[in-house]
Amino acid sequence: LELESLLRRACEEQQFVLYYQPKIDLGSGRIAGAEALIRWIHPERGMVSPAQFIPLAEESGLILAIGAWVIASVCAQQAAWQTAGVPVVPVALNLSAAQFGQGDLAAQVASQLAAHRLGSDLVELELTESLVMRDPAGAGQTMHQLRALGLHLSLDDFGTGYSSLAHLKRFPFNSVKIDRAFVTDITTNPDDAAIASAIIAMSHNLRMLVIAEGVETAEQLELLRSKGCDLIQGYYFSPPVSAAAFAAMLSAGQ
Ligand code: G
Ligand code: G
Ligand code: NA
Ligand code: MN
Repeated sequence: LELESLLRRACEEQQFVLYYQPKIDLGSGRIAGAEALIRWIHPERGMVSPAQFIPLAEESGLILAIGAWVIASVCAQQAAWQTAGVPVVPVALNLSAAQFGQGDLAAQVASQLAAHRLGSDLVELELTESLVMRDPAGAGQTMHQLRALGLHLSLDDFGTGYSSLAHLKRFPFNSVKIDRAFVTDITTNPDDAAIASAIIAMSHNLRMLVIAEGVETAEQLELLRSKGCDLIQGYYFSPPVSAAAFAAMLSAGQ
């Protein structure tokens, strides 16, 4: 309960910042996008991990205010970078089930894009399978509204749940993120390598791009490349970094 009141105050006092982790295109070797990851900077406690406070935010309902802040902040940051001449790439943000339950998510995103005069191709959305499966009909409808706005949708943490890709094909995803649980031991565990191969092959057959998460070594990268993986994200290229550091990476890669 103490943490919840601290979190409530964090929302009021804007104690959140976004970090950005690059996604690398294995074809060009260049930064092709980023994932925005929230950080809570408490004045005395310092940085609090989202793994700690996102579950609490979801239980308490504060995730709606936090989620709205994330959507507005990504749009504002992309617009500011564009104005400053930074060679921007699409930035993906993470969504929670409650944001889908609200019913006005697409209108909320559309209004933030319009407020910042931002093209819908510069914002992507990451959704987990469990989010979609909580209310498949409702989620599917919202996803179609978001796609109609021009946003790309990514299936996050794939392989950790119970659905098959064939089943998830009913939903309009543009890309699939292989969970890092299958990447960590991919060079030593043939089962993980087989799972990654199968996800890549089936995703491509379903016309979706594949991103591997949690890539930490050159050996993992080369194995994923040999299997046709499209993009990688992970400490091998970069951890999540501050907005200023990410803008510097984009400008340096111009
Ligand atoms: O950045 P880190 O690896 O510590 O993130 C831990 C977890 O918090 C991940 O599962 C990530 O998806 C989640 N997370 C990070 N930022 C956000 C956010 O803005 N919204 C939601 N809903 N989850 C987030
Ligand atoms: O659930 P989600 O996939 O959104 O979580 C992303 C989380 O993974 C972030 O908290 C991020 O800090 C973390 N992460 C990103 N790259 C790596 C990596 O290469 N290795 C590990 N162990 N964690 C990573
Ligand atoms: Na994510
Ligand atoms: Mn993920």
